[in-house]
Formats: sequence, structure tokens, C-alpha cells
Amino acid sequence: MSAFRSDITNGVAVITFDLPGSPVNTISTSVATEFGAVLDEAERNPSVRAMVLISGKRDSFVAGADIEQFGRLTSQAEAEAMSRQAQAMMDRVEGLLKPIVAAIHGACLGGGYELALACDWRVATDHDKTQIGLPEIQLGIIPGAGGTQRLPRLIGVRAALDLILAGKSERASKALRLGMVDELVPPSTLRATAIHAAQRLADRGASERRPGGGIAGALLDRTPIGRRIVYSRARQTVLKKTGGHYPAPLAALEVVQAGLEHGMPSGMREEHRRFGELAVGDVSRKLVQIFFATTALKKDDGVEGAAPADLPPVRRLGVIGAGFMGAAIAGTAALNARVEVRLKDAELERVGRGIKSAIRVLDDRFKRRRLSKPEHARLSQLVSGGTDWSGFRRADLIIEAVFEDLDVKRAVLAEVEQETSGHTVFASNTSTIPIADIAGESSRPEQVIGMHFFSPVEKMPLLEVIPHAGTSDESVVRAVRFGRRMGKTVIVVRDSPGFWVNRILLPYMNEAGVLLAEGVPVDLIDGVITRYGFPVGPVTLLDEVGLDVASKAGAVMHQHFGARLEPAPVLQRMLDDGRQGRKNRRGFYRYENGDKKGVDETVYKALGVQPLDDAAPTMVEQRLIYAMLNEAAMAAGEGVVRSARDGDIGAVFGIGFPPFRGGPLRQIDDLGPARVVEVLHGLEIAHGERFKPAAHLVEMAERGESFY
Ligand code: T1G
Repeated sequence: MSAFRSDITNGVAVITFDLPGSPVNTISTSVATEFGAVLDEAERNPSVRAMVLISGKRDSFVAGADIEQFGRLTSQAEAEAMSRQAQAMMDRVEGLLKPIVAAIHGACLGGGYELALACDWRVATDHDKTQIGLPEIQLGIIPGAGGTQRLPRLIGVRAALDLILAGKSERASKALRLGMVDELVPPSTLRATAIHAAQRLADRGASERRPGGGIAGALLDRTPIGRRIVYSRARQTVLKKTGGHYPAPLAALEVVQAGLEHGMPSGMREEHRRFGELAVGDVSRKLVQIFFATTALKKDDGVEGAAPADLPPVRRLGVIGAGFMGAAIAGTAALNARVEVRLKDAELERVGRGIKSAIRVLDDRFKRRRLSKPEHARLSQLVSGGTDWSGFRRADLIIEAVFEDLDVKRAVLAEVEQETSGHTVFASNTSTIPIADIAGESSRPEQVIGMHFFSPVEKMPLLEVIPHAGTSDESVVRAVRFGRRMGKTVIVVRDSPGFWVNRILLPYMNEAGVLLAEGVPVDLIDGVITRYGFPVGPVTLLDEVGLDVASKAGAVMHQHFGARLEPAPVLQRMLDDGRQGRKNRRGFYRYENGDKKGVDETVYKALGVQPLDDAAPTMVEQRLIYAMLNEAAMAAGEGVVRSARDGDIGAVFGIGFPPFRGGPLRQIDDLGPARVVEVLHGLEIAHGERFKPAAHLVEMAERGESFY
């Protein structure tokens, strides 16, 4: 079956790309070959004066190179050849004797946008689904089909680097402003506008593009000295952001630079050379695995076997508790799931404040131009609230975000069951209380479930959904699907203390506490962890979470798991000294005007320790990381997560486990379970029983097994 069909309208060949059997159009070796033949034919046909390239898929133009194909590449030479072939395909498009227009609706990413860049004109739809960009960096590679060369020439080096180095994609309106596309139209007129543009180009040729960027553009983008400044700044930003862990952004920068300073052929050569190097590198492999894991989770409803059929989607959400969490859940639900949300709290004043802060989530998107004014107005109206149960009877899902206390949560559930109809699913947003306990006295336990959101809800990408033993599949599917509509990556985890994310986080945080109590300096602890690749270190995290909250969570875990998870005494000492962390601007760090400053040197006195000046960073790193790896192995062995994939995605998205390492379970596989056991034994001897290797890990080592 062919991926392209062509029909001629008023002298314009409209080439429709519709890859059979695939949800999106991707570019592979066979597609490239076939496309070449289609172009040859259009070029030869005397009744064709110009061409339009459009997609036959509903909401995507071209999603780029086929990621599965390059995931299978085994050698650098093979990867380089693939990039060379893609470059040749784009060169062929650019070199066509007849004009060609890209008609873009939906995802136009990576190789898809590189294809559009090789066309003479780009028309895009002004639609939510249209996103345009070069996300390759996020897969650990660089654009490999001429994108590093054509984009800077089209929109200027600063704007191009901004996109390429972050692997960003833009909505259509921003893409137009940047000059990434030339025209914006509603979806209904895309085809006609593109045909019209193609005819115009055939009649009059392309008009000269005026370079943008004003004076700064003239000085920085278009002089060698100016560009040198741009490169050097970009380099600094990249190094700061990646900590040297991700090779692709620097490679992309060098390739852009090669092309602009030494000419396009030289840039193209560097592009395929570096692409080849990166595509078979370890970092790219890890990032591609994460891409596929995330994609697979989009379709995983969290139950064994098929999801119950004909499950109507949640149309109305109730949120109980209009505090910080409740409000953020309400705002994010209105923004992404676009459902009516009713907030309830005991006092009207709190309801008012909650609604306001829910709407702030929408305001923020509006300010960043991710939401139009009418959309903002419409979505704001979805959020309402009160002190009574009005509006809750019709709710399909109710999320409770009240005070973290079992009796309070049970009381709320009892009331909900009285006030609402039989079909409502009740989800508790808790981070520490077992869902089975909350459901203990419920009259509809099959409709009780946990939804553990992470703070700040509007930004954190992960959601843990926690069925207890009696939760029905139907409730699981409803919670998972709704979480996904809220924009979250959802993992279903077992109802056991700390669930997954906090479970593996806690021993690591505890170890940070033990290290602090030994006098290891705050900045050394955080420093080794950020160098390992986490976005923040454990001590910063303690300040962010709040020492009171951390201490409470620690106590719950200690109670369940015993001495192994005994909290270090530092938290109590901090609290005794009136330090709760960022929230009261007194923690391990200093806070001024809401900004985190350096380490608060007076903290050592509060902890009753002398900061050591000879702590060994490698040992510190090992103790922290292995505490987490060991717990991850243990929890995975208990079946807390449904798969290694879920466990790693939870760690990467929930706590910022370095993506280039793939996740804690992948990390254990890479190190080898036997080696991990050996290191843990050493730590156990040196530092105590808490490092005793998890039985599951020991078994894996003995049997030569791995998580994947
Ligand atoms: N390759 C292979 N499969 C892809 C794919 C791709 N590029 N993009 C999507 N899919 C599959 C996906 O696995 C899933 O499959 C289905 O399509 C629907 O996706 C030379 C080197 C396009 C915004 O990084 O961001 O170009 O599981 O569930 O939420 O420089 O997919 O259903 O069988 O995610 O509507 C750069 C990656 C490649 C884009 C759609 N491109 N894709 O989101 O659906 S590198 C990307 C996405 C490159 C050149 C290079 C999203 C999407 P299945 P979905 P969605």
C-alpha cells in the first residue's frame, strides 16, 4: 500500500501523505524512497505547476522520523547513513524546479518540520493540535535532516538555537510570530489556502523574506562577531542546564555554528556525523525508551485485560477541600480536562480563595499565551464552589483533598456517600494514608480509590492512582482516564505505605538526614545529587516539602517498615528550632523575598553538628543513591508497581530521577543486580542494617535476572 496519493487541482498537485496502518505519519527509509518517486512524477508532469504537501491523518502532519526505526540502529555508520538519506530527501524537496507548499495541521515535529522547512512556503492551521518544532534533543539526538541548517537561516540564529537546544515545539500562533511558518488559517481552509499559495508561487516566484529581529537581529544574528556572542551564551546556558550529562545540545550548537560559519555543506556534514554518533549513544537509548514508555502509558488503563466497555467519561468533577492542593487540582482539571468543577469547603471564605487560586492556573496559561482570551473566560466559568453539597450530586468523580488525617477523610467519605448518587467514584488525594483504611467503613468500597497528585499539581507530570483490594476495575479506569485528561502520566500502584514515589524517596531522604547529622555539609549533599543529574538535591527538597510534612510522612513510613526507615533526628531538631523550610522562610537554606539563597550557616548549630570539611563526595552519593535503588528493588519485588516501566517512569516524572539514566530499575539493570548487592553489602557493614540488600535483589543476582 502506498503512503502517498496525488491529485491535481488547477495545476497544483496535492500530495497527501497517509502512512497506512500507522496512527501518525513518520518518515522511514521506505517512505523517503516512495516520496522521491512521487516528486519525480509531479516534476515531470507538464500539467503540474506547483505542489502542496498535506497530511491524510486527522490531527498530525508528520511526527518526524520513525523513532522505532532509529531505536533499532546498531552502528554509528548506519545511523549516519540514515541521517544522510533524510538530508538527501529534504535537499530533493528544496531543489524541486516547481514550488512546493507545506500545509500543516497537527503535529509537525522533527523530520516533519524539517520537511516543511525544505518547502518554499508553510501554511499552518491555527488550532490547538498544531504544534511545530524540533524535539530531537529530548530524544538525545539532534535534528538530522537539515533542520540545524535551515532553521537558523529562516528565523535567525538566536531564535533557532532557542528552539533546537531545548527541543521545544510551539503552537501555531507563536510559530508564525517567529517566522517558522508563513501563514495561519483555520483548518477548514487549509487545503484551499495552500493551493492558492502554490499557484501564487508558480506565477510570481517567492518574494524575498525580510530578516526579522530588528537591530538586535542585525547585530547578533547577522554578523560573525554578534554570532560569536550568541554561541558563547548558548554554550553557557546549555552547560548550566545539562550539567554536562546530555551531549546532544552541545553537538547541536556546534553543528549550527559549523553551518553558519563555514557554509551549508559543511554544516550538513557535521549534522549527519554528530547525528550518527548520538543516535547509538547510551543517553539517546534511554530517552527513547522513556518516550515509548510514556506513549504506552497513554493507552494503559491500569487494569488487567480489557477496560469495561461503554464507560462514559467524567463530565463533572467535585473537589472537597479548597486549600492549596484542592484548588490546584480544580484549576488543572478545568484547564486540561475542560470539565465543570465544583469546589467545596467548610467556610465560604476558603471557597472563595480556592476558586481564585484555581483560576490562577488558567491566568498563568493566558499570560504565557497558551490560552486565548475567550478560552480563558470560558474555562474560568467552569469552576464554581460553595459550602454545601450543591453541584456534587451530578459529579462523576469526587476528589477529596482535605487535611491528611484518617478520621477526617473517613468522615468526608461517609458524607459523600450520603449526598451523592451511586455512580460517583470517590478519590482520596493522600500521600500517606492507606486507601483500604479510608474505604474501611464505606458502603461503596468498590468506588473508593486513591489519586496521589504531586505539588505543584499544574506543573508536575505524574499521578499515582491507587486502587485498594476492593476497588472495581471500572473505578480504576475512570480515575486513570481522568488523570490522563488532566494532562498527567498515570501509573497505577499498589495500596501500600508511601505508594511508589514516596516509598523510594523516603530512605534516600532519611539518608540525607543521617548524613546531615554526621556533619556532612548541606551544599555537599545537594551538590553530589544535582551532579548525579537530579534537578534538586534532597536537602533542598526537604525545605520545599516542608520539614513538618516530611517528618509526618517519615513517621508513617517508620511505623510500617520499622527500624530500616527510622527517621534521622535532624528533622525534629529543625522543627524544635522553628524551621519548617521554605514555607516559613527558615530551613536549611536562607530565603529572601521568596528566593532561595545560600545555605543558612546557622543551621549547623541547630543540628548540633560541626560541618565536616573532609566528607567524601563519592561516598555521599553512593549512600544516597543506593538507599533509593535498594528500596526501589524491594518495592518492585513486592509488586508495588505493575512493571519496571511504571516504576522508572514514576521515578523520572515524580522525583526527577535523571532521565538519561532511565530510572532506578533501569539503573540497577545497567549496574547489574549482583554489583548492586555487593555495594549494598559494603554499605551495610560500614553504616548499618538499613543497607541490607533487598531479598528480591539478592534473588535476582543469584538467578542472573534483570528488571527488563
Ligand atoms: N516515530 C514512531 N512512532 C511515533 C512517532 C514517531 N516519531 N510519533 C508518534 N508515534 C506513535 C506513538 O508511538 C503511538 O504509537 C502513536 O504514534 C500515537 O502517538 C531526522 C531524527 C506526534 C505529538 O519526537 O510527540 O524526526 O503506541 O499516543 O498524544 O531529525 O506522539 O499508538 O502504536 O503519542 O496524539 C522527532 C514524537 C522524531 C515526535 C502525537 N519527533 N511524537 O501525540 O499520540 S526524531 C518526535 C510525539 C526525528 C529527524 C529526526 C507524539 C505526537 P502507538 P501518541 P498523541
